[in-house]
Amino acid sequence: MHWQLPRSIAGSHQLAPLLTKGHTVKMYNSPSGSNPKKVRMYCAEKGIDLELAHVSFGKEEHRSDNFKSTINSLARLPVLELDDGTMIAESVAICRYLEELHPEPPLFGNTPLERAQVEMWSRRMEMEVTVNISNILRHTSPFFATTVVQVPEFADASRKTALQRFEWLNDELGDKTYLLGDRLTFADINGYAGFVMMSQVELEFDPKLTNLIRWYDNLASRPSAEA
Ligand SMILES: N[C@@H](CCC(=O)N[C@@H](CS)C(=O)NCC(=O)O)C(=O)O
Repeated sequence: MHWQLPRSIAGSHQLAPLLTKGHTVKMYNSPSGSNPKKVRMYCAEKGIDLELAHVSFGKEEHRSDNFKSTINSLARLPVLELDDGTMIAESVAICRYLEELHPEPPLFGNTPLERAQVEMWSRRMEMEVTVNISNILRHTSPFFATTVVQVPEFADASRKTALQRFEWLNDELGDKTYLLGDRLTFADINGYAGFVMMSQVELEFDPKLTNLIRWYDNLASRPSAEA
């Protein structure tokens, strides 16, 4: 079942439950990149229809003056556009907004404790684990040469840190199916999407990290991972 933002709710910014069908949410998107994927996967899990407006990284459309002045001054994707033209950038902010409007099934936790645990793991995955993958890319790829002050030594250090964090995460996961136990949350999606850039930086999981590989393969097998 798919749900859409009702025009009146989107337009007035009320945080009312999203309960009308047949209305699509527009997102500026690229098929590559972990952050757009994060939102696509989240929406697939929630049954939220996304209208994807393609922005070409290859043509650097996101760096155009028009994009920066009308969509996201930071020249990044994804960006959600509401019916009244309001733009919401930052993948986590987008998912949180959609969660408020479309609470079922809950992916940000049901209770104060669960919500804190989702936040804890979401931040750990993004800021302790997968940030290292994006830092390798950002500090080595010619694509970022004009926008990042590239420090190759930092890329090397990030590679080492990434491998350490993979071991840490493997131990933390133990025999759990998901980060919080037996139920998928946004923290899993946030982490999984961050790992999709690994092949671009020639990083692989050490085969001995069986808990991490089991967790990753399980997420990769969900239909939402194709989004
Ligand atoms: N914190 C932002 C990061 C957005 C981001 O870095 N997006 C990447 C794609 S994964 C991007 O647009 N990169 C283009 C560039 O840096 O030129 C979020 O969570 O949405």
